[in-house]
Amino acid sequence: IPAPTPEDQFSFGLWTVGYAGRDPFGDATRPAMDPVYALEQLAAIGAYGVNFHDDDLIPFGSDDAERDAIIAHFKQGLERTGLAVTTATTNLFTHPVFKDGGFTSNDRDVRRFAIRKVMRNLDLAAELGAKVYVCWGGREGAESGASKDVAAALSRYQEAFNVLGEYVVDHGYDLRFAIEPKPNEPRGDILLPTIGHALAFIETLDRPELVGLNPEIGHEEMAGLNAAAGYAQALWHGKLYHIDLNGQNGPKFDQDLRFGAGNVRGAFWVVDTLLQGGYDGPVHFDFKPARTESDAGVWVSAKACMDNYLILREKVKAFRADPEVADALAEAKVAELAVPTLAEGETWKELAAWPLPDVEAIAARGAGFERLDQLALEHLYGVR
Ligand code: 3MF
Ligand code: MG
Ligand code: MG
Ligand code: MG
Repeated sequence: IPAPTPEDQFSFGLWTVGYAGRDPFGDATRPAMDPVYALEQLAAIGAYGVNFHDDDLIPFGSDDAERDAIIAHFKQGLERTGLAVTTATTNLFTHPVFKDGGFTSNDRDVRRFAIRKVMRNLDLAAELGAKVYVCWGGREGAESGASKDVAAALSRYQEAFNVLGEYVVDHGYDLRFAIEPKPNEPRGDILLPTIGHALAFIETLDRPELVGLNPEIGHEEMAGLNAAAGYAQALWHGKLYHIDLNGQNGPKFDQDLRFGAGNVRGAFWVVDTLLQGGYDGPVHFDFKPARTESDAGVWVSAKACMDNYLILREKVKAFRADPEVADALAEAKVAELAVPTLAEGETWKELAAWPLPDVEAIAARGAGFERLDQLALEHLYGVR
């Protein structure tokens, strides 16, 4: 397995390696992790960057003096380890005040407080050099029909992004927002549940160019969707601003397995899509080290996220370089899909006059997709 390099831009959230193992049914199985210890360990395993929710670093309710001291200590850790802050985000889901959401809470004071909380952390994000500000709407949703006016909630969601966009522009910050869709958990239903919902929403904003996506593999798969296809569409729209890689086994709770565990075949195609689509941002892992593990296991699983990415990247490259794959791709006419359906200058009129091909002969021809897919599987299984 190749060693991670800074060019790989592997990054981890403080909340990932720092996950203490608390779940809805059980207490923490590991002690709270000091953020500076996390930086040191991340640097030791070869990570490039780190990111955090405001409250991961600065406990909710800290006063200004405590906040300043924590930030100063964290900055020293960044300097010592050389880790970059790639991204930042806001916790609008843990404190009970956000039980009905942040930007879309029915309670107007909560919405105002939520936007204020984001503004404050945007200052820190810009100061630490983050380029992307992730927004996961964890509590923006509902469990029941009458409790949430979805149209009004979307208007308030839109308002929040418009205000925050203005904030970033007025301050001259080099920051873009990345919405992270998720279908459910912790709410029964979450607004902007998939990549497609979020893409449509972004186009309604005052500054759509400031807002893109941070799709998480597990979240797409929780909705039964193909994550690679979602990443491909986000790239096609020029909206893949950031990524959350992890592992998931189909539509169940948000497993946040280490990247490469869970749906392995899906992971292979996600890596292929990122390489083919020229994604050049941070390769961020949003996973939760299993609560069965001690501190040692945390770092084993964190390193495994990077190792699995690098392993899959080698396999994807070998697949793409394989002459037999080139032949199978040609047989499957994959490149032909890039040819526009109408020729240059042609209109529906020329198409209407076009002599029909032998439809039955075309229908009788096999597509050759199974051979192509089996070649991919053989690369993945390590027999080619
Ligand atoms: C929850 C998530 C979040 C987001 C995070 C970044 C706690 O399922 O995936 O992790 O990724 O809030 O914005
Ligand atoms: Mg998640
Ligand atoms: Mg997840
Ligand atoms: Mg995530």
